Amino acid sequence: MRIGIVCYPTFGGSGVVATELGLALAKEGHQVHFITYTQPPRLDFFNENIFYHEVSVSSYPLFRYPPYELALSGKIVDVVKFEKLDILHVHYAIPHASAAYMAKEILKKEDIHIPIVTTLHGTDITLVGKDPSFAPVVTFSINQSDGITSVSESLKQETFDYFDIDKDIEVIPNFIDLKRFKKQEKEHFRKAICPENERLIVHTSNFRKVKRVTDIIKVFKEVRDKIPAKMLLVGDGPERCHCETLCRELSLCEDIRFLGKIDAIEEVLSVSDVFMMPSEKESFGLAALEAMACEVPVVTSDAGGLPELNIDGVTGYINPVGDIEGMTQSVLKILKDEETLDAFRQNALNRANEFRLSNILPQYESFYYRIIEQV
Ligand code: GMT
Repeated sequence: MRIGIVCYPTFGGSGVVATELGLALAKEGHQVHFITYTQPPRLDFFNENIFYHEVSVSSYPLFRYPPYELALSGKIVDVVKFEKLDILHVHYAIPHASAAYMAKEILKKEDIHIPIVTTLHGTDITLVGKDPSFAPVVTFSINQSDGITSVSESLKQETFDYFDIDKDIEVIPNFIDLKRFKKQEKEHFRKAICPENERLIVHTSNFRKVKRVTDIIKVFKEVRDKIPAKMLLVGDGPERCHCETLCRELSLCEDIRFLGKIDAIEEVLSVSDVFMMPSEKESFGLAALEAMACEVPVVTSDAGGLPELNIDGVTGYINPVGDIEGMTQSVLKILKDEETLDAFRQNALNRANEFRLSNILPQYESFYYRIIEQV
């Protein structure tokens, strides 16, 4: 197939899923055309089946807000026509689904019928999409897609609950490349962070409010009062400053390290004992899956799709959003002794294995073929 992929070229979430999916499809022999405003990370090498088309928006003094969506529609029209795409897959509804709809309508006038698949990733539905200024457009453009996928049952349900959707939504979960995400031998790294063989708790995110990173710091305080422990916070974002202040107030600076954005996250995960994700909203929790693939048990909230990934008492524990005491007990239970930790590690890996790329990629491929046939 000749497949167009529209996504946010970002390090996290939907951008990673879209990029990794494109790479995997290219390896299977499909021709993949990325259409984004900048080259997605992880695409900075040559592959005969991968093409990159940059969307550039002209800036005129009249524009207070440059019309990116129109430029994207224009670029989609161009790429579909000249690269003879069979299907266009847009990741994250806003504004990609509506830009794709506009392109599709333009192409119809030239008798070109491009099937559109929209994948819902999370905040495009649970936060941004619900904003009254976007909601009608989101509803309309999702309904105009030829195929809709969501990354969890929970997100599918929330989409139906909140928007008036008249089509089926196929659940295709996030996936993991187990060749990259696996526990590596990094003892020197662990020794540097935990010189007294303390337990190591880790979290990675974009530090948005919805991630509730301050909950993790509060849990860490309780845990460290009971057992020797260190914590690594990976990533950066709007709440980081607030989190650093909290660390100072709670006198935790000696034991918590902020690492900022790190590309080789699997190296950090390889030396970690517990991963925390106490999010208020989380449609799937790709970062938790990455941890599990590196044999790190996870303590998560019960938000969104997290219970579809994390099995309570098996791959880690699940506690209600904001339950600091419960999460503290969960971390302590996992770290009780070496035997218990090892059992959780093995279960986490086994569960991650179910989401391996080779299990999920065929689901996308057959979905594409089905949609192409229908249009
Ligand atoms: O989690 C983020 O802040 C990034 C966000 C995004 O929209 O790119 O991730 C969302 O999509 C991921 C890939 O499908 C999911 O694994 C994340 O759970 C989801 N984030 C939220 O729902 C908050």
